[in-house]
Amino acid sequence: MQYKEQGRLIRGVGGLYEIVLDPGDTPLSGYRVASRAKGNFRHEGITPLVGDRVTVAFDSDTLTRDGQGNPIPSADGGGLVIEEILPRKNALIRPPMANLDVLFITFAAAHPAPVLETVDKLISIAEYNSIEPVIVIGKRDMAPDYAQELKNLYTCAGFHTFALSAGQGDGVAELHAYIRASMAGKTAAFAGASGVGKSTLLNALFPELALQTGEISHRIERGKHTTRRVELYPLTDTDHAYIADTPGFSMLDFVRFDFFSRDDLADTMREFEPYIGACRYKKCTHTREEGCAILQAVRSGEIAPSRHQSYVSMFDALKNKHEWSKK
Ligand SMILES: Nc1nc2c(ncn2[C@@H]2O[C@H](COP(=O)(O)OP(=O)(O)OP(=O)(O)O)[C@@H](O)[C@H]2O)c(=O)[nH]1
Ligand SMILES: [Mg+2]
Ligand SMILES: [Zn+2]
Repeated sequence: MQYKEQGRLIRGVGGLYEIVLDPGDTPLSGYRVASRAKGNFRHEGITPLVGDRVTVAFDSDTLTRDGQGNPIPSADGGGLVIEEILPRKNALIRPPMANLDVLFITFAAAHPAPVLETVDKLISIAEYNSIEPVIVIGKRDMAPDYAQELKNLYTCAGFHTFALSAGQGDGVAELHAYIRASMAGKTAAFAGASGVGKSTLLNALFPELALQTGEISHRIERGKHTTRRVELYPLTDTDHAYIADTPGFSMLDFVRFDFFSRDDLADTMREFEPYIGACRYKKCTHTREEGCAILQAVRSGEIAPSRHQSYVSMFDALKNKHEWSKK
């Protein structure tokens, strides 16, 4: 007999996808199953993403069975096929995930030193995709004063911001309480450069995950890409909440910054909002104009100079893109 069940894609390795099927009345409802994707997807250029809601089809006659003849999920996806990817709320290229509600943008106060422009790009990408950015400053023990300065900067810009040391378990309880209080029914990912301590932090928050963590190379102050793939974990202590660990990215990943148009950029800077419309020129780009309300707010200390610098650099990157696409 043919069955269909919907579920959540939580991991993909080499064309085999792991899906947690919804509760229901098919023989595999509620199971964590492995499945292949429908052949057509490749031709149509569709790639299932971690976080996708999917419909899985299977035939009870071809399922693997245990000693009592009850169907059990087979490890090789035999007999199961992802037939449909349900409409996505959003999809990111890095980390490659769909349907995110919250992005924990993670960086270290030191080792590796934070690159605020990358942090701000991630924030803008999240905002543009209607994903709530939450700022997590790790390794506070390595540079406590700078961690506090950054915490103030991002709190003033309007974000939930946490400064902590996952290694020492210091400040982790506050983030755990925030996750428990706000994450029911939601999907989140921890994203940031390699070696900043994402997996260490997830282990401190949820010890049952037992994720692998790695040393960072002292010579080049870069992580070694310990986490190799995106994986979504159901949280046991919060209803229908999922959190993903993701592989850290390198700076190169963000050199090509062309995720949205220049016209949309200012709207991704939440602390600009009160000043939009108050500039002297209607078409103010907020980069260098006389009478710009945003530049004035930077001068008077309402907007952090580093945030405005990131804005200008993103604006330039998007401007270049605009000019290429006209050629
Ligand atoms: N001093 C200090 N070191 C930490 C802290 N958190 C993590 N580390 C160290 O930072 C290194 C990298 O940690 P990981 O958790 O593997 O980093 P990651 O962000 O998951 O890295 P990728 O998986 O490569 O993206 C490890 O040596 C950790 O022990 C912290 O709070 N303080
Ligand atoms: Mg990791
Ligand atoms: Zn302006």
